[in-house]
Amino acid sequence: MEEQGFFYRDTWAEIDLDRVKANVEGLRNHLPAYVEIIAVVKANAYGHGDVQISNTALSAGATYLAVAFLDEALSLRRKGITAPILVLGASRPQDVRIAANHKITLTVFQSNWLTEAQAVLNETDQLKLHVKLDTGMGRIGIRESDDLEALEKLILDDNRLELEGVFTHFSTADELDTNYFYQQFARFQEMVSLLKEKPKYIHCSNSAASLRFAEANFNAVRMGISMYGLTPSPEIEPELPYPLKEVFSLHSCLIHVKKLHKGDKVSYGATYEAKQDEWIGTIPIGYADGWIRKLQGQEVLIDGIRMPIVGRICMDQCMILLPHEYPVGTQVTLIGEQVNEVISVNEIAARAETINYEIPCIISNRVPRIYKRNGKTVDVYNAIAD
Ligand code: PMH
Repeated sequence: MEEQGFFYRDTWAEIDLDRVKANVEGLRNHLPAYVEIIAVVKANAYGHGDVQISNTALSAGATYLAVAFLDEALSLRRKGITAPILVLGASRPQDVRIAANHKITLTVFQSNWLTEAQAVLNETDQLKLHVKLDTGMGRIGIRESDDLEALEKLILDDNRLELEGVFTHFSTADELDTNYFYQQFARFQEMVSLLKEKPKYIHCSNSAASLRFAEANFNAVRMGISMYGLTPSPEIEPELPYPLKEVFSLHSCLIHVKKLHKGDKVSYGATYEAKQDEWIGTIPIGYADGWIRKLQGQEVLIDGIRMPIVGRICMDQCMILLPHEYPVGTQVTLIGEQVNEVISVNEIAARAETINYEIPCIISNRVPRIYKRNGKTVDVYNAIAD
């Protein structure tokens, strides 16, 4: 019989909820009490699992959640999350009733969007809005003072709408050169000062800004990457005011172990050739799991010992060079700690020539997530069994 919440392949990601809690509490203690924490749980909580991360963040002191799209907010509501949720990205004006009915806060940055939305809303609908200002990110947001004044008037004149927040997003808060950051910050202050009524929430800081620039706290910050225990950029690692604890780890098991002789080949293209008698182990994880081909040559851990991936990474499997024979079933750690050795998300990001944000996001939902608290499994999520 198949069991729900179970999986039948020896590859999984572990999500340490105690570390999420510690990271949120770390920021909570770092900030003045009046500054609220908006936990950014878009993209399935950066690949960690939206509902588990949301619940943990809320119990550790976050008061608001943020996602990129309305669908993500609805998914959280379906899973029983009742906390306020802000959709940071654009929603379609024809969908505003769905947001209103589920008490989901939307982002607005165009007057004509709002006019279309007003035509869709019923008389009794109530919709909370945060106005997005583009102070230099060049993505979405109001850039001109006149447009802001017109938009504010439209909102204030409609009693179905509540202007609950105003925000912007920094493009360089994680860089050592703070010039552009301060330009954006000044523009934000200038635009906010034009508002006739100050909304309840004024927020602009992402993780990097919340860790580095107290003056940009206003009364809420949006915590993403640091909640997952990852530093926003390697440059600011030395500036961290408290240690971050990495939440995500990735594991597999040897499914086949064999001895190759000098000249024997491994994987597609037959590009790897044994130089002598060698032990090669196969693990059931590949590029369809987000363990991309660029990670060829990356090391993994067995018993705290590093050993390299050899030959090309396949869709569902890859091979590692073992120092000696190991039994089938031996655990292999691709990201995380084993004995006294660590393979960090940053190490994988560097090898893949990308940023740490991207790594847990691209570990696909074919990889089950196991949730741990106090070292014990408290939940398992296997998306492909749904
Ligand atoms: N607010 C907005 C509007 C964002 O887009 C993000 C992250 C955050 C807050 C959280 O930032 P942090 O994870 O650095 O704390 N957005 C993205 C993005 O669009 N690409 O990478 C990160």
